[in-house]
Amino acid sequence: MSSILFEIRDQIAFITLNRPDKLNAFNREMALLLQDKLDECASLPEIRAVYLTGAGKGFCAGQDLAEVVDPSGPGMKRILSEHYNPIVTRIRQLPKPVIAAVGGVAAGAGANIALCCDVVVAAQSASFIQAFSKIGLIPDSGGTYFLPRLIGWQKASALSMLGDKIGAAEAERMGMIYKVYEDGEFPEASRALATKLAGLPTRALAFTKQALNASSIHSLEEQLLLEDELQQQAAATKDYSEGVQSFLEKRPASFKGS
Ligand code: LHQ
Repeated sequence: MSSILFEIRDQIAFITLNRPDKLNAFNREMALLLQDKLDECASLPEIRAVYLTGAGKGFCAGQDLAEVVDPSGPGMKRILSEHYNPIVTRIRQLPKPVIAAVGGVAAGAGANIALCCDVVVAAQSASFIQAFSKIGLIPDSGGTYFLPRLIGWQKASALSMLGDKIGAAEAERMGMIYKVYEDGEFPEASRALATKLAGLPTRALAFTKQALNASSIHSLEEQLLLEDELQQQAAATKDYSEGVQSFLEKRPASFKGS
């Protein structure tokens, strides 16, 4: 069985981290395969949203710790540069929405890969752990970047140092994630959200993502200029014409992603 399951249905790419007996902890094979699949999502125009989830009871327990002590493993020097950094970069640069559907525990790099996605939803029983300090490491996979931006400096600092387990409801309350669903509702509700994202004007969502990515390094003036530039590009899409036309004709819009 592959460590990554990949299926395209209804314009959505379903990517499942699939090492359930290890709570989908990342080994090198899984990290490289995930990169390949994210590349496929970028290159196939029929894909208009990506749904990233984990098989079994966990989302992802971060790095497979057995691999880091394996003398034939990739070694500490390559894990970030070849595994996690390219995954986070691909997710942020993918010109399509990526939804992380966190159905169980998300720890270490697993938590931070979820948190770098565009929309993060979780089942009530899911949890998030910055597990790094427990093993003498620092938050990676963008944790020190995204966490303070999501929940503020103080909470990010405390969670990073203490490694506390945060339940999904609390994660939602503190702004770490978008929404929590009851466990029974979670699979259907999270897939419905992916369906909704896939039906939106994909190029406008890509420009939105590009603007949000840039906002953390830009001055207000620079950001206003970028919004202006991207808005011109959005206004040149067929989906923009359809959006305006459908409003005037009082009918639902039918966006094609072009
Ligand atoms: C695991 C793992 C795991 C292997 C559960 N590895 N087997 C970057 C740079 C370089 C090096 C290191 O890493 C990084 C990035 C990182 O991600 S660092 C953080 C690495 N992750 C962790 O430290 C989390 C370790 N796991 C846990 O603390 C617990 O498993 C959590 C709290 C996630 C879940 O606890 P439980 O629900 O009680 O499950 P469990 O501990 O019983 O785990 C179930 C199985 O999964 C178990 O295997 P077994 O054969 O005994 O049933 C675990 O050994 C295995 N597993 N995480 N990361």
